[in-house]
Amino acid sequence: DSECVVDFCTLLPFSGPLTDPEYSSILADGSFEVDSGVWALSDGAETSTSESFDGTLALRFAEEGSKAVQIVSMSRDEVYRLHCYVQGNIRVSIWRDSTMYAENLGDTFDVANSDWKNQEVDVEIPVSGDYQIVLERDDGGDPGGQSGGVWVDACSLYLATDGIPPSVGSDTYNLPDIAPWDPPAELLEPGQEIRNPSFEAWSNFRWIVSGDLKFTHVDPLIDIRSMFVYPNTVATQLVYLEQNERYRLRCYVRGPGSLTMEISHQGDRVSKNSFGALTPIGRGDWGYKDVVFDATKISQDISLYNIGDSECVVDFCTLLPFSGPLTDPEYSSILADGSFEVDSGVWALSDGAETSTSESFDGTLALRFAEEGSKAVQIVSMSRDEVYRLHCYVQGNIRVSIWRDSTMYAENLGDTFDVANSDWKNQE
Ligand SMILES: [Ca+2]
Ligand SMILES: [Ca+2]
Repeated sequence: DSECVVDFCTLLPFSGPLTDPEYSSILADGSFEVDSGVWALSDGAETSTSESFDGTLALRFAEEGSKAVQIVSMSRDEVYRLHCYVQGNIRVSIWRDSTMYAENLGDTFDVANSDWKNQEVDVEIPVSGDYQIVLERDDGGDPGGQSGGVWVDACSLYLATDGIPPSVGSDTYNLPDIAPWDPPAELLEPGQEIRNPSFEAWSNFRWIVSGDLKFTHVDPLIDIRSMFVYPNTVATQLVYLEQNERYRLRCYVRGPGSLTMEISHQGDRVSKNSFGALTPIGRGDWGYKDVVFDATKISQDISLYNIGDSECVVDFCTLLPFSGPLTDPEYSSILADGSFEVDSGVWALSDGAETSTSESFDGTLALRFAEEGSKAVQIVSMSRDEVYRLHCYVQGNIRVSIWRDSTMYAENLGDTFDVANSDWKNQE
C-alpha cells in the first residue's frame, strides 16, 4: 500500500528452473468463506465453522447426495487441475451440458499432519465454454466411510501449462490414457445392424431414450464418448432382421450398475440378459455381455436398461448374424408366487391348504395340503397357439390341472419323476 521505484529491467535467455508462476484459481470462493452465491448448494450442503482447512469456514455435506455446483469458463485444448481438500467420500466431476469430462470418486491421498486429504482430477478440455464443477457426497457403496462427517474446503481449479508443476496436489499431471481400443475384427464385419453403436453425437442419434440421458468423455471405449445408463434410463432401437435367423447382440459395459439387454417384438420378449456376468477385456473395468437370439419377426426392438440402483456406462453395441448356441433367454414364470413365499392372495387356498415352514424346496415356505381335496388355484393369462409347461416340486400325490371355465385343458394326477438327492419329485 506504498509506492516503490523500478529501474533496469532486462530479459535474456536462461537455462535454470522456472520461478513460481503464481497462477490464480479459476474457481470463485474455493474456500467457501464468502456467501456470494457462486456455489449452488443443494440437498444438505451448507457452509459451517465446525471444520476448516483454510480460513474459518468449510463446506459441510450433511447427507448422501449433498451437492455444490459452480459454473466456470474453460478453454479448448488446455489442461486443468481441479483440486479440493476433503474429509469423507465425495465425487468431484466436471460437466458441460449432459456430458461428463472428468471424475474422481473417493480417490484421495494424505495431507501431511492433517485429517484432510487431497482429492484432485486433471482434464484436457476439448471445447471452449462454460462447464459445471460438481462436488457431491457419494459413499461409493461404503456408508461406513462417512461416519466422521463429510467436508470440503480450499477447492481450486488451475490452468496447467506444459512443464510447470501444479501448485496443489500431486507433482505430475495424470491425464487419462487415451490409447485407442481395437475391437475384435468380427464386430466390424458388414451386416452389423445397430445404428450408432458407439453412442456418439450424430445429428440423428438413432437411439430413442427415456429417463436420464447423459454421456461421459472419461475412458470411452470407442471414439470420444460413452453413454450412462441410470436406473431410470431406457434406450431402444428398432432393427430390421431376417426372420428366424440367429443373431448376437453384444454391448461393452463398465461401472457399478447392472445393464440389461433385451430383445422384444411389440412388447413380447424374445430374450434378454440381465444376470449374465461381464467378460473382462483387459481394459480398465470394461467387459462385455452377449445375447444370442432367433429373430421372431423381421423387426425387433433392442432395449438397454438398468435394474440395479447405480449407474453403468455402455459403449459399442453390435448386432451381427451368429451361428453358435442361444444364450439363456431368462424367461420368467407366468405363475405369481410359485414358491409360496409371499402371502399376496394370488393363490386361492381351500380345504386345508396352507403355507408352512415345516418343509420347503425353495425359500422358507412350501404349500401343505393337510387333507384330501386341499386345493390351491391361481388365474393366469395364456395365449393361443403357444406351448406352456406347468411344473411343481411335490411330496405325496397331487393332481395338477389347467381349466378355463368348466373345461379342463391339461392334467397330471400323481405322475412324477425323481429329483436327484431329494425327497421331492418333479410333476409336470
Ligand atoms: Ca475455508
Ligand atoms: Ca463411444
